Amino acid sequence: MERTFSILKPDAVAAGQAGAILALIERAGFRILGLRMLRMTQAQAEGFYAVHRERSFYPSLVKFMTEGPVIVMALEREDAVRKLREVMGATNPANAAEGTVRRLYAAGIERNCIHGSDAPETAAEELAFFFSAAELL
Ligand code: FUP
Repeated sequence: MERTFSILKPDAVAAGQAGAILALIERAGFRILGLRMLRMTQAQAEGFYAVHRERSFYPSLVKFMTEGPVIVMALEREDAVRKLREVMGATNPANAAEGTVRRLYAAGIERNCIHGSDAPETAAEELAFFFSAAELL
């Protein structure tokens, strides 16, 4: 079993797509270990996306991620990191495969509905950013 971290972003939550996206995730065999709705602070969004801080899209991305509530999730399944990224689809919905979350629901490369960790090591860091170990037992 492997764990991964996911965020249903402000666009998806505001559009009332959270339930439909969660259904896709559960149908793909994930177990929800933890789930919480929160509004990211400026500092949280800047810290979470610190790896992108030199990129031109960073200020806009931070603004988007703080514009409304998000749902953070801890998910478990075999090969969870890779499998969730399959369910999400490509970063740019124009390149996302049929039936993926981003192809079905995302408006563009920034407002792309969902985050998923890109590697098991990143997943561990991102899970710890939002969940205590005790919450995920
Ligand atoms: P992903 O892992 O698919 O979420 O994509 P990245 O880690 O490459 O990018 C993280 C987030 O930055 C994306 F979800 C959206 C945003 N982004 C942009 O807004 N513009 C870009 O050109 C690339 C990424």
